[in-house]
Order: sequence, then C-alpha cells, then structure tokens
Amino acid sequence: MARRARYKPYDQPTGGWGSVKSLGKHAIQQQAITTAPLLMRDHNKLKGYACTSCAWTKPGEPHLAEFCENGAKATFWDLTKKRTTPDFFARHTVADLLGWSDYDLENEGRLTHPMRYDPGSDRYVEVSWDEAFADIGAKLKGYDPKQTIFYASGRASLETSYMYQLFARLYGHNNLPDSSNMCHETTSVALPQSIGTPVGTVLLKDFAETDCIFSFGQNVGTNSPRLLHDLQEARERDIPIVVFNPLRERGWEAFVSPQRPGQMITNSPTQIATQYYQVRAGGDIAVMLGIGKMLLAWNDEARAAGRPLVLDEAFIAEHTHDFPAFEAKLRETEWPEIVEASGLPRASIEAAAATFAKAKAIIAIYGMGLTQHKLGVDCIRTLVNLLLMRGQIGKPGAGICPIRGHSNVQGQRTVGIAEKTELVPLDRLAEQFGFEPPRDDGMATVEACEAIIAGEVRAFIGLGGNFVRAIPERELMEAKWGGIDLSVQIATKLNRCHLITGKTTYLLPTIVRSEIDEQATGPQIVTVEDSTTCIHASRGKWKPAADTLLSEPRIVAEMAKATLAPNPKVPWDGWVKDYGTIRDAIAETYPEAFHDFNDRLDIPGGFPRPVAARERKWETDTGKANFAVPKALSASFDDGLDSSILRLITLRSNDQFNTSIYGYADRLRGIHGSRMIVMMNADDRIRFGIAKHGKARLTTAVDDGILRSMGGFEVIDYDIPAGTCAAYFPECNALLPLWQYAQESMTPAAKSIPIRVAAE
Ligand SMILES: Nc1nc2c(c(=O)[nH]1)N[C@H]1C(S)=C(S)[C@@H](COP(=O)(O)OP(=O)(O)OC[C@H]3O[C@@H](n4cnc5c(=O)[nH]c(N)nc54)[C@H](O)[C@@H]3O)O[C@H]1N2
Ligand SMILES: Nc1nc2c(c(=O)[nH]1)N[C@H]1C(S)=C(S)[C@@H](COP(=O)(O)OP(=O)(O)OC[C@H]3O[C@@H](n4cnc5c(=O)[nH]c(N)nc54)[C@H](O)[C@@H]3O)O[C@H]1N2
Ligand SMILES: [Mo]
Repeated sequence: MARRARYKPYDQPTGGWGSVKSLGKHAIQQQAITTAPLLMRDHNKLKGYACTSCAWTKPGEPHLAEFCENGAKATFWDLTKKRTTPDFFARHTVADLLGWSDYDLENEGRLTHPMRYDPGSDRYVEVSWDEAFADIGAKLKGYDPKQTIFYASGRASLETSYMYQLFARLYGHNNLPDSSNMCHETTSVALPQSIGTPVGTVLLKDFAETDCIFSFGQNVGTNSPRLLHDLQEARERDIPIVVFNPLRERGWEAFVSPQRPGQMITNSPTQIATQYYQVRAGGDIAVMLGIGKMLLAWNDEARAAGRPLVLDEAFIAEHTHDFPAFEAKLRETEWPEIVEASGLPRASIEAAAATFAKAKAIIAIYGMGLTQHKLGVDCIRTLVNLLLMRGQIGKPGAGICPIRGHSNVQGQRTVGIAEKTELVPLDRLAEQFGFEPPRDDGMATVEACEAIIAGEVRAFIGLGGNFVRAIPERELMEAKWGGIDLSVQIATKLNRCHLITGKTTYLLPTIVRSEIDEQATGPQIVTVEDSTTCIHASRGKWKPAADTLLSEPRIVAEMAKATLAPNPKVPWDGWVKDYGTIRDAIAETYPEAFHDFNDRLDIPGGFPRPVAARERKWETDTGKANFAVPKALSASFDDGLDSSILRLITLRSNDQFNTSIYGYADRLRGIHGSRMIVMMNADDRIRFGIAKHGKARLTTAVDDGILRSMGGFEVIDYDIPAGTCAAYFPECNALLPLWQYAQESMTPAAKSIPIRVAAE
C-alpha cells in the first residue's frame, strides 16, 4: 500500500507533551501498557536493566524517570504482547513476507521458537534447539573457518560478546565485523591516530563543568534524548551551544523536560542551541578550517597587542606533534574555498570561532554526520585539532565526545569483537585458553559484503542485527545471499535479513535485556559499556516472551560446543550456569579495565574504563597528540561542482531504531504517514522541474556500470541547504555503492550519496 506523506513544520519543543503522547500511543499499540509504570523503577536504574536503545550514559544519580521517549518505545517494542509463532510462519511463505514492510514484519512481535527455512514449502518450520545446534555445528566443522563470518549488531552484553569472539577465534578466524563498521569505525580509526584512544574522553561529569559545547552531525532529540537533560542543565548555566547540521533538528533547538512538572505545565522550552549553522553535507572540514584560521588570526593579534593568547601554546608545545603543518594549512586555505565547501558565509564561521575562542572548557560532540563520509577520518581529526589548539583534551569540562549508537556497541569492541588483530590481546587469549588464535586480520563489514558478492562466504552468523538491510548495495547483496551455505540469525523480531535465505537458514530467538535471564544458579546479571566508557550492570525484570527462548550466552555456548573440540580451559557450560564466571574470564584477559569486575557491578553511574588521553598520556606513534592535515575541504565523494548532482543524506526518523521501524511519525521533523520521502530545498525542487508535493526518482550519480535507482519518493520542501537533500535509512540503502566508504575506516559514506533527481 502506497502511503502518503503529510508535512507540517513542527514548532513544539522536543520532549514535552508531544513525547508523552507518543509514548502512550506506542504502549497501547504494543499492548505493553502494563510495563509502563515499572519503567520508572527499573529503566537505567541501579539494580534495574540498561536500556536497549541508545548508548548514552546512565547517571549515578538518576532522574526520577531515567528514560526518554525513544528508550521507552524500544522497551515497549521489546516487551510487546504480540508473538511471531510457528503458526505465523505456517500461514506465510517467505515470498509473501518479502512483500511486507520493515514495520509490519517487526510489528508481528517477538519470535518464540527456533525455526529452519524449508525451501520446498518456502516457509520457516519449527526445529528443536538440539537439532539446530547439532546441524549448525556439523556444518561449521565442514567449512574453512576463514570463509565464515560472525557478525554482531551491538546490543549483546559484554558477556555474550566475549564468548562470541572467543568462539570465532577457537574455531579459526577473526571475521568479526560489527555494526560499528558502519557507524563509529571512523572514530575508532581517527582518535587513536590523534590522541591514542579509540573512544571519547568526556565523562558525564564534564557536562556540569564545561563552559561551551560544539556539536557536529548528531541528532540529539531522536538518537540520544537523555543527553538533552545535560544540555538543558548546561543552558541553565548560560553555556553557549553551537550546532552544525544541514537540518534544523528540533532537539538542538528547544526542549521541555517531561521530568519537570513546572516546565510541562507552562510548556516553556529551554532553548538549546545558541548558534545554529546549516552547513552543507560534507562541509564540516571547511568549517573547522575556518574556525582554526580565525583562532590563528586572533592569536596573532593578541600576541602583537600583548594580550593573553587565544591558543594554548604551552599545551601545544608540551603535548602535541606537528602543529606547524596544520598551521600552514590554515594559513594557506583561502576564505572563498571555505565558504564554497561549507556552504556557510564567513561571518557565521567567524561567529562560531568567537565562541570557541572565548571558552575555557569545550566539549565537542559528534555523530554520523561526520563519520559516514569519504573523509570522515580527516573530519574527526580536524575537529580534534581545534580542541588541541586550545588545550581542550584531558581537563575537566572539556574533550571529544562521539555519541555511540547501539547500547553496547562500544563494549563489544572492548572485549574482543574486532576484525583487526592489533586491537585484541591474542597472546593473552592464547595463554588463558591454551590455543593458537588466528593471527591474520579478518573482514570488516564492507569486506564481508565484498566476499559474499564474490561467492567466497560459506557461513554467516548474525548475533542480532539486520545485516542485509543495514549495509549498502542492497540489491546486489540480496541477490548474492543465496550463495551462502549456512545463515544463522539470532534475533528477537522478524526482519528482512531473515527472509533473504542461504542454502540452510536458521532463525534462533532470544530474550531481551529487560527480561529475566534465569540459569542454573538463578537470575543472571549482564553488563554493557556506554558512550563515555562506563560499565553498567543490567538485571532483567520481566518474564521472557516465551519459555522456549534461550539467552544469548547459552546460544553462543551451544553453537560453540557443537562446533569445537572440547577444551577444559573453556567452560562453556560453567559460564552459562553463572555469568559471574564469564566476567572473571574477561577480567583475566583485560585486567587493567576489568579487575575486580564482579565487585564493581553496582557502582552508581558505572565504572569507567581507563582512557589514557584523559590524563594527557598519549598512546600514539609519537607519544604526543598528533595534529593532522585534512586531505580536502569537502568530505564528500563528489567534488561539489556539478550542480545537477545533490548530496543525499540518509538518516533516522524519530520513529525507528535503525532498521526497526516503530511507526511513520517523524514528529520532530513534522513528517507523518510515509517514509518514502525526500527532504529537499525548494529551489532545487523547482530547478529539477518537480511539482510541489510531487514525486521523484533518485539515481546514484556514479559511473561504475551498476544502475542504482529508486522511484516513488515524495518531495518535501524542507529547510535544508540547496545541493543537499535527505531521506530515510534503510529505505535508501539500495542507492549507496559498496565502494563509497570512508577512507581508512571503510565506514559506508551514507551521509552524502551523489544522486541525480528526476520528476516522476
Ligand atoms: N531512537 C533512536 N536512537 C538511536 C538510533 C535510532 O535509530 N533511533 N540509532 C542508534 C545508532 S546505531 C546510532 S549510530 C546513533 C545515530 O545517531 P546520529 O549520529 O544522530 O545519526 P543520524 O540519525 O544518522 O543523523 C545524523 C545527523 O547528522 C546530520 N548530518 C548529515 N550529514 C551531515 C554533515 O555532513 N555534516 C553535519 N554537520 N551534519 C550532518 C543529519 O542531519 C542528522 O541530524 O543513534 C543511536 N540511537
Ligand atoms: N544508509 C544508511 N545505512 C546505515 C546507517 C545510516 O545512517 N544510513 N547507519 C548504520 C549504523 S550507524 C548501524 S549501527 C547499522 C545498524 O545495523 P544492525 O545493527 O545490523 O541493525 P538493527 O536495525 O539495529 O538490527 C535490528 C534487529 O536486531 C534484532 N535484535 C534487537 N534486539 C536484539 C537483542 O537483544 N539480541 C539479538 N540477538 N537481536 C536483537 C532484531 O531482530 C531486529 O530486527 O546500520 C548502518 N546502516
Ligand atoms: Mo550505529
């Protein structure tokens, strides 16, 4: 059914009554209304469970309700009363289900039984757990491990993730791609080069001490709403917040805290951004160079006039490497280039620079708007350069703050889910478990896709996620997936990836984090790491959706046991019996971060992993924080000069978690009813001869012999810079070429797909 879009610019604040209303709607729709009151008690609370939505940190002194609209939605969606049972699969062929939308598939509710795809009837058929594990193990034994892929989505706990990576290595490969390969891998490459740590340096307490916040390419109102409380508190101290984003995202503009009755009654929002600049997609490097150029100019003036300097020259001298190269780049870059590449007038960049120059403690936040570009790594490093110029790393109230995606995506990397062997203490694993781990690097997500396209992959195991839907080059990938011998999907809800079948396909249902994980020694605790490196315990509270479900640690253990020769040093069953013993093993592998792990589970606010850069210790190749010179001013693939090509941003609505579509209300952008829309500047629409509210076809403007084209988009006149347009992920992933990824990190360049637009 074609859905029609309605668009009315949203003038209400983020949070407030709009979010309360939306919550009620989702609680009723998922028949999860009885869970609502308990959200207050348990959600992100000490001795409660950690939210499965975003990775923003959980404060030590939580708010009365430590959840946001979207976290609650994710929980209602997890704890729905609806069930996708064997009976459902008996009624629907896979061919039939392939015609369903992402929303309709997941809206069927929780998976209840292990299922195997039967090609004869084109249906999923119930299978016993024992039979599934035995067959998976037997098949895996027959493959070259290097031709298998163990993907992880980012929700599984530290305990499950640790077991999963160990299973891969005992079996014989490092092919452990994960969702961060599509997400903050750019961060994991850029920050170690610059400051010697793969993660951000900011802790929650820094928000209380900062006196300036800069944000690039992140949508706080939808994707990390609990951060709005910290931003609100910062604004009440009159802290400037400077935002760069092509779209005027409501969360960065105005917020009413549902926690504050007074504010709710008067509906008088807190203004969040004090300066808002609609940079063009891929224009941030230019912005940052402009800011740096101004800092230098003012520093020169201050020196000449004998005033206090703008740069922290003592810090630069003591702590950094190669500033002169960056300084030269700033001096030689001309304003017309900066204005052209950023799409912003010089005065705007100067005004932002003035705020940056005045502040004593600056936090720089960023998200996918920086990481998912060809020069994403350069972009993040340039942002770090600005912080380094003013000594803004390794002191209270300051630092770099990537906002992570999945609730444990950072943590799974911490405990060994990584395809790059240099990131994993292989020697320690070898000693601890008495085996010789594979020493060659494995495949990241893009490389895994390339191998699947080349027909070189025998088995794919998905620990959560919706791989085929989340990756680029959807049409080719869907066509090639059938070449895989064994596809195993560990999941909570039915999604499109499950319908793209291999020769043998299993669907293994699991419990969610808010559910009680009962094992032989009683209910188990799991742990996750948040965006600020703090580790939190999580205790499930609800009865599992079905008594046929197994926990993720159990599923991983059973697959491993069925595949591997017994190893007395790897007590799979003992681990499943008592997850505390998995944590002991983690602590043995990573003593610095996880010593006394089981004793530190209930520290309010979690316990932080050590990050050397916080102490101004630089674990880089030079032993200093490294300045870097960006390779170009535009981070995008196209050169920006051909005006018939637009840069398409693919992003999230307020009613989805990645490929899980909760509904068709992107309330904060005022877009309702359909996801097949493209937000476009009215001048561009007119230029391309498209009627108001008309339909358009988008075609990827690359010349590689593959036609990537999608029709049926409704054009919405939107406040977005000319030359940039935006539409939803995952619908648009068929338009994204697999080879258009960030240099160095291979993160798909989902934030500026070069496209041509034609009226339909
Ligand atoms: N409710 C909810 N929460 C989520 C998710 C979800 O889907 N739903 N997903 C989770 C995951 S896995 C992740 S990674 C995060 C994602 O959270 P975000 O990092 O916020 O990701 P996106 O929604 O893709 O939006 C990126 C933002 O960058 C802007 N942008 C695009 N291109 C550019 C650019 O070139 N320059 C600048 N300055 N801005 C740009 C877009 O307008 C948009 O506001 O959120 C996590 N949290
Ligand atoms: N064009 C474009 N593409 C993108 C992006 C973009 O901005 N634009 N963003 C990228 C980013 S940042 C990311 S992180 C990826 C996301 O890629 P993925 O992580 O692969 O996808 P999700 O949509 O988060 O996965 C949802 C599925 O996970 C399963 N699931 C949910 N909870 C659990 C659980 O607790 N356990 C298990 N085992 N399964 C569970 C459910 O079955 C659900 O259907 O997409 C990337 N793709
Ligand atoms: Mo992500």
